[in-house]
Amino acid sequence: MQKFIILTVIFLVALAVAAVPLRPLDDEAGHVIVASDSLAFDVAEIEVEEGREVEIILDNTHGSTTHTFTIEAMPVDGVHPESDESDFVVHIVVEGGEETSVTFTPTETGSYRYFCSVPGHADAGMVGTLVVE
Ligand SMILES: [Cu+2]
Repeated sequence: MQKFIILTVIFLVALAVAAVPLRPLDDEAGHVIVASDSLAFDVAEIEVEEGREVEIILDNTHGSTTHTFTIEAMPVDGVHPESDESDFVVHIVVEGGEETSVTFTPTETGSYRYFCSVPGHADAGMVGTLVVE
């Protein structure tokens, strides 16, 4: 009987964990980009849908260097947080050991370059393409 109760509790805990995703890793609208101290993003291309809000999570939890996720020009609505750099429509900064995110809705199909705006980082390879379909 005790074994049955323990198994039931384990089953219910597993159900609860499965029902509450920590972040939308596998959801089409959520994309995780890992930045590394070797000046690289782990993702070179992200596909998103025109008119659908997207969340970009910039993961620098294993790094010690500051990075950014930046898009210079792209037709977009509702950028949160808003870019604090007038030259960029999307711009978030993540310190080493941290993770941050931005949400926005692309409003026109096309391919748009994203990059790290820390001097030298884009030239070293911290670039990618956001494809809006
Ligand atoms: Cu960088």
